[in-house]
Amino acid sequence: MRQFVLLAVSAVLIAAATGGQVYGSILNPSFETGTKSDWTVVKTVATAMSEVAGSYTSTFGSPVYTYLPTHGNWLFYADAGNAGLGLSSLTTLSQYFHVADNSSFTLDVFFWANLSADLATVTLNGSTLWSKSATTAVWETVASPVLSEGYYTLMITVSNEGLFPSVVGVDNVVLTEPPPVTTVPEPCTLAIWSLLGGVGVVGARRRRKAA
Ligand SMILES: [Ca+2]
Ligand SMILES: [Ca+2]
Repeated sequence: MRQFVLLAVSAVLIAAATGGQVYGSILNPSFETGTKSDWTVVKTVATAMSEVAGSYTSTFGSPVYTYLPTHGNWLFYADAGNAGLGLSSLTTLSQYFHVADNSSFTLDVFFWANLSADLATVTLNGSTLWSKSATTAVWETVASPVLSEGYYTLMITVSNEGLFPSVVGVDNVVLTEPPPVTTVPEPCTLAIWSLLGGVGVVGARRRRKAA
């Protein structure tokens, strides 16, 4: 009970210090739950891959590419499946989150192109941060712009044209938020105001003596 009260008080204090919002809201950012929890996967082809795994190794052609997690033990990878000859398909991974003013984030992505020039993208509220239509031999790091306070949708997409689907990989989303702003006056500000107050008192005394 006592612990609960302490936790509740701490939560109130944190909420007060951050203006009522508790930030840091990109969940399962490195897939270290070993699952896709907190992310939304949408596929136009039900049999398309979307997995959290310890690695991804390309399955066709030469050279063979193997991608390991850039953080922890797990990564996410997906393809868009095969919608049929001449048809296109799409798989998306997304998360809706809230950030404080002046936040930013980075994430690591790879693209393995299976024969044809399919496409992978990273978008934020629909704006493209990264896109790739050829294999990345190694992971690439994508950085967001500096964000104002608000709600955002981070989306990673992979689309397939034709029979052979390509694969996108995601790991290590890192959100950087500024420390909460406090309204306690700084010691030097207090000192200056004390000094000014003191000068005012001395000045008033001198004026009284002169009168
Ligand atoms: Ca990871
Ligand atoms: Ca293709």
